[in-house]
Amino acid sequence: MTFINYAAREINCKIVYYGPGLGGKTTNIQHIYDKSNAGAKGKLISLATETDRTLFFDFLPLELGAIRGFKTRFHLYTVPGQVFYDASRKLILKGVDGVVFVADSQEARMDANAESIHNLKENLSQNGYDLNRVPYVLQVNKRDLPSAMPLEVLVPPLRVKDEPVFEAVAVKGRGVFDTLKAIIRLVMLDLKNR
Ligand SMILES: Nc1nc2c(ncn2[C@@H]2O[C@H](COP(=O)(O)OP(=O)(O)OP(=O)(O)O)[C@@H](O)[C@H]2O)c(=O)[nH]1
Ligand SMILES: [Mg+2]
Repeated sequence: MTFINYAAREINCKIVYYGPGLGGKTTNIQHIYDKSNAGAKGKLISLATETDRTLFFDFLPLELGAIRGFKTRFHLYTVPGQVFYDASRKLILKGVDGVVFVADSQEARMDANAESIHNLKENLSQNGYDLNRVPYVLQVNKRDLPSAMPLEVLVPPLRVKDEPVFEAVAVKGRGVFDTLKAIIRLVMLDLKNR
C-alpha cells in the first residue's frame, strides 16, 4: 500500500520485480542502479548466494523528484525466483503497489514462467490482493538469445490482463527503463484514482 506522509509531504511506493529463477530480475535493478543519478538513488542492497542467486531480495530506493509538491520515492524490490524461497516471496509482496513480471523468453523456461505467474497470483491473494487490480507490467527478457521464442507464441499464454508488454535484453539495458517507466505510470494512475 502506498505510504503517503502528508506532514512530510512524501509519497513512498513499492514496486516488486517477480518471475522465475534466472529470468533477469536482479539484472534489471542492477542496470537501473548503474544508470541512475547519484542524487536520485540510494544504496542497492542485494542479499545473494555465492552463485549470485537472490537469496532474500534486492532493494533499491529511487527518488524521482516532486509530484504536486510531494517528494516521491519508489522502492524497487526483487524476489528470489527459486521455487523453494516461497516464504520470502510472499513476505516481499506485502504492501506492494505495482508488479513487474520478468519472463524468460526461452522455450525451456515456459513452464517456469507459467508456474511463477500462478505463484504470484497465489501469494498476492494470500496478502489480500487481486492481480487483476494491481498495476502490472510484463517484461519478456533475454530477447538476444537464439532460443528466444517469437513474441506471438511467447506472450499470449503469459498474459493475465491488458498489461503493457516490453521486450528486454536486461544485460544490455534494453527495455529496462521502458518497463520501469510503464509501471511507475500505472502506479501513479492507480494512486490518483483511489
Ligand atoms: N543473454 C541474456 N542473459 C541475461 C539477460 N538478463 C539477464 N541475463 C543473465 O541471466 C542470469 C540470471 O540473471 P539474474 O538477474 O540474476 O536473474 P534473477 O531473475 O534475479 O534470478 P534469481 O535471483 O535466482 O531469481 C545472469 O547470468 C544474467 O547475466 C538477457 O537479457 N540476456
Ligand atoms: Mg535475483
